[in-house]
Amino acid sequence: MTKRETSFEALTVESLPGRLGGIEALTARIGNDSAAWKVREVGDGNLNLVFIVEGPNGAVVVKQALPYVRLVGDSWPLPLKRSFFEYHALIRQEARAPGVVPQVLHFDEAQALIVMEFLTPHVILRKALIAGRELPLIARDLGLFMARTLFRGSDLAMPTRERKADLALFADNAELCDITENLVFTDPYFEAAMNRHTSPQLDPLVAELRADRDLKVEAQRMKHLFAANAETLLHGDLHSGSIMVTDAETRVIDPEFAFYGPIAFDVGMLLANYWMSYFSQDGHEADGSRDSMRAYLLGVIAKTWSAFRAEFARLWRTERTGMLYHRSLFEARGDTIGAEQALGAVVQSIWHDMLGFAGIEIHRRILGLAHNADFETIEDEDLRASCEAPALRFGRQITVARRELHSIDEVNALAALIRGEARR
Ligand code: SR1
Ligand code: MG
Repeated sequence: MTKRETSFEALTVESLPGRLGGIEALTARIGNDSAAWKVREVGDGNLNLVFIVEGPNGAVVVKQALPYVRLVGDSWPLPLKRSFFEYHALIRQEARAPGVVPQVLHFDEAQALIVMEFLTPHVILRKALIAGRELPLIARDLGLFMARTLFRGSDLAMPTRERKADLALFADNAELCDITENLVFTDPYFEAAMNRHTSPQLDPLVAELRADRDLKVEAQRMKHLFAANAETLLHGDLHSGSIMVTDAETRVIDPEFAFYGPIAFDVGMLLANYWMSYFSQDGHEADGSRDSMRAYLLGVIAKTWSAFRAEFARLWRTERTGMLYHRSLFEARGDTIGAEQALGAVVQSIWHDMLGFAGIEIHRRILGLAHNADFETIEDEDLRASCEAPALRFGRQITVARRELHSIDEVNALAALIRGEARR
């Protein structure tokens, strides 16, 4: 049995077996002889250490927060308690949408580490999309996951005292929110120190966007909504790098940005990452046309929205047990039409807000600090810029004109139109 450690120390490949060899949840899963464990550090995200630990009987993942932002270094401190919020979010997501997030085997708050199920042969969805792989289940699975977690974590479903207590708990995840508030909603729209973009190719367009008053006002309105509309427990960072897939299974990881915010935020972030994948496909055609991949991605976007909307409506009709839109006002008086009208209004507002969040997520991945591999792996900078420019224009349109866009097919057609114009 290892001695219980209380002061934080980052794990290393060498120290991990000695330090975690006494944890029963781990040894029961992979084998008792920690000297025989094989440990690899595989974290390629922006914040944490991630180890795969293999023993004779199996494997686990050990994720440990660092007291700073890994992408930047120790000049940017970040609290270890994000691991606590990730653990609590995983527990709630498992209860609300069973079987999607990895099983948690052990949590150590002082060491900011979570031991969890090793997902294999899963790969990160972003990498699969860059490789041109068409996953058959992601639209249905993620539409359901979002509807279930977002509906069931809100005042539409939860007892309001329980939701308020939970809101208070997650309100302390303030530093991670601060990252989103600044990196996503503000920095892309001025010359912030950590920003970068493909330069000089994008310089004129970047200057145009930063001078665009309508865009900046809408970006701040979205930020206002993100900060003030504590509607439900969000995943908070639901991009294609937070999803692991096989052809038969879709799993969601990494909810350390979990926070009470608007339902539309998770949906917008996910769809934005599909639209970015769509625009980036022109940069990945060295081995052949990606026409079919582009059609697939627009199909995934349409099906994700429709799976989300259908499940949200089902939960509205069957699990609306919270204090909002109470049944006593509608169904209990025989007014099912009124309940459907209210559902329509709620979904309509998620729709418009989702588009605003999506547009801003696209901008920050091209103009801000944290870029995504969909574009970054396009080595030829002229080609990369020719993919990023239409994505930026599309992001601007769906943010500023979001109230004039009425269907997902219309938005997909706009993406195709803007891409087509750029390639003429
Ligand atoms: C400094 S952290 C940058 C980004 O990485 C995370 O995955 C989030 O998306 C965050 O915005
Ligand atoms: Mg992450």
